[in-house]
Amino acid sequence: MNKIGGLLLFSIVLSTLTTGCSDEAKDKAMAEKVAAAKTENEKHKTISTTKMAVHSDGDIQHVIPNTAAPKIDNDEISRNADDLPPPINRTEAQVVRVDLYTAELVAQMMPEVTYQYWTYNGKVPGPFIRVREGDTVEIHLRHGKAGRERSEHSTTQHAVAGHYAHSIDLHAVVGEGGGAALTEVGQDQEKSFRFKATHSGIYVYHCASFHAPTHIANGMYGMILVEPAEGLTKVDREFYVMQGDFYTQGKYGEKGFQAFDKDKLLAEHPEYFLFNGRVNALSGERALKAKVGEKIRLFVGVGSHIASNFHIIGTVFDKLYKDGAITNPPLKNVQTTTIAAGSAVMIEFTAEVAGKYLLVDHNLTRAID
Ligand SMILES: [Cu+2]
Repeated sequence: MNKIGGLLLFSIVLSTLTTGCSDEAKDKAMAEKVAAAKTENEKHKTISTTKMAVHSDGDIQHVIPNTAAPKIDNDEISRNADDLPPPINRTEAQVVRVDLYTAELVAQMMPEVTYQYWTYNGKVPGPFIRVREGDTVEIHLRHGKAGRERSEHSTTQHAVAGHYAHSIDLHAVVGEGGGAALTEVGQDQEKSFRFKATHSGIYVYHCASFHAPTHIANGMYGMILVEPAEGLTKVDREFYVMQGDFYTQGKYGEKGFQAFDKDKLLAEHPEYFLFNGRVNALSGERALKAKVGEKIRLFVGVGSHIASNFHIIGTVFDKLYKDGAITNPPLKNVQTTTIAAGSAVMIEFTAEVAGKYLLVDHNLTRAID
């Protein structure tokens, strides 16, 4: 390859995972209530739109198209990889307010395949939160977007759907549940709490409300960067990428609305490994772009449940800060890194040769098939 000036395209082929820490005992009563309602709901379980619902009505048997598939709420579920705040250049600690809301949104996972995502602020992953070591962080979490039309869904319907409550557990928090108990919000509620960012690093956050693994599998995760007090070294580009595993009733690529499949979640058998929430979310127009010679920094995390073997085809990581430990000396010249579920890494490299480079999970069937 020639070393020439030009645009480098980093396409993300794969999208990929999290661990939930839930206060299950506390939620047991609600869970039982929901289970009863669920039994009723099972009778009306949504099926794939590619199938037909067959109803027996006395002696007349008729086939009706399934019209229960929800409409698309959001044209783009995926957060752009360059959607993150700029580096911090202040030298004093301050109070940083972060406003989050939860939203359950039907969106395309790939063309002709839709899914109901559960999100922070309407995208997967949730917003990239950036603070400085020593800052006091004030997290506000609202169940439902402020000012939206009041949901036509009742609290019971939310409960049956499994999201009677949402919350946030930030791995940067030192304290019980990472903030989960303090932020557990029912429909249209808002709560807030403060914590001091004492440990610099790159961390995952996620929903921890019952059933936490389901909330996470549906897309409720993001990252928080606590910059060291002295800041990070200067780079030319920064990008934000999270891998997640998704569990649909239909097989990979099966058209129509795909309901969440809890059995597949429990069996650790996802149909989709995705970067930033949908198939090809970070390719084409949305590819990560940089110029030859520029220093690039990637924050890569695993939001949901299955660890990643992160690799960029055609690149060596000049520096790798494993396991979110950004103040430790980095590993140098690394080809592939594992990223645990509920963890993140910081990668730095220079794009030396123009071309197109694919970000993949090097368990390659996840990327190719
Ligand atoms: Cu949730």
